[in-house]
Amino acid sequence: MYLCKQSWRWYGPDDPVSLWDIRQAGATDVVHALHHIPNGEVWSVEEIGRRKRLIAEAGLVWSVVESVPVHEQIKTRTGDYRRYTENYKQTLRNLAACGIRCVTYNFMPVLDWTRTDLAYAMPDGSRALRFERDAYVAFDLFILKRPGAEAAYDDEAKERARRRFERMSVAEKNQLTRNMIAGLPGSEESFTLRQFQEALDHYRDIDAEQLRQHLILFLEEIAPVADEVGVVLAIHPDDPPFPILGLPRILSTAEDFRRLVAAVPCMSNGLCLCTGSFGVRADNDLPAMMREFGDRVHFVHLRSTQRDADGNFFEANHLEGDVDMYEMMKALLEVEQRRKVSIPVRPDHGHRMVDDLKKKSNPGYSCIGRLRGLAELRGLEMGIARSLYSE
Ligand code: DNO
Repeated sequence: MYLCKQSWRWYGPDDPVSLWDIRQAGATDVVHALHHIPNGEVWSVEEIGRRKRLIAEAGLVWSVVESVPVHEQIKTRTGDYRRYTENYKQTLRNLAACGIRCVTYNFMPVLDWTRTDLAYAMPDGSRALRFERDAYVAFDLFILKRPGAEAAYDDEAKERARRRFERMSVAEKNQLTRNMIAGLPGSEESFTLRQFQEALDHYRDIDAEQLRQHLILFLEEIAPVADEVGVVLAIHPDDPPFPILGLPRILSTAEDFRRLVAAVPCMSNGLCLCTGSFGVRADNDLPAMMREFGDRVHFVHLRSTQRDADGNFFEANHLEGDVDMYEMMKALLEVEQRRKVSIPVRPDHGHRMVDDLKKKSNPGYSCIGRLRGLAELRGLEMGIARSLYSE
């Protein structure tokens, strides 16, 4: 029987959640990146090896990279993008030389993932991450004052945002601004409002088709190298999976990934199936995506979100919300039995809860909420696996 490889994201020696905490959570594998290396530069064999040994000392295996960041100039195909692409290939070779064979990346312009609220109060007293539409529109129209933003929303949305903005205290406005542009964990980039608008301006003439083309050109360069050295690439979907701040999006639906595979059929061209990101759209059928793309699902993020009719969503407990985690786990186990592999899976995000409410932690990446998530997912997996696959 093939079960998931239980993994856990670790941000490095400064992460308040230690490698031994991870081991005690019952994970066997670590998902990690060399965050101290600037975007675009090569990760050397020495640096990778040193980190790998540190992780091994706690009895864990660094098996997934999340992420090797794609430099903005690769996404816009400007400036030094050729050098950054060559560097990316070298990093893939170096990771392979160190035995690390799964690399996550994303192709979201400017921002990695985006939330308006990092401490949304749940009825049980825990705190969740949330995307609130009115706050987001208020940021766009009244804080960033993005040129062209007025035309992006209808009158009702603008009026709601205006009322929302007027009700915000100065501290709330500052917090919202920080949440939007200061960089959430793993995003590697952080901006002032002016720098942020400049970064958005680089995409003024790049629509979704153009950005897709840039991704395809990038993959045509790196996927053959990945195939050659035995590394798999796992693209992370857009989060949230719809255009924001006028930026183009190219990995929000099943059709988006289908198109990518048709353009670059190399087997290393794979997916990080993040149920929390894709699940924000009701038109994404997650178990069907797992079955359809199973051969190319190299990594899985398990997390659920709960949407409402106004276009808001918050991160729900792992087994609650809009994601049918039971069907998802069943589809994942089917793929694993068929392929005869254990796919690395991590509990993505978690509520800030229990003792973590008193501690400082990386938003979404506190210990106890993820511990709860992993424990629930592991139990769900065992229940399904034993009832379907044990002789
Ligand atoms: C957020 C994460 C993302 C993800 C990147 C992958 O919690 O899922 O930051 O790591 O988009 O490149």
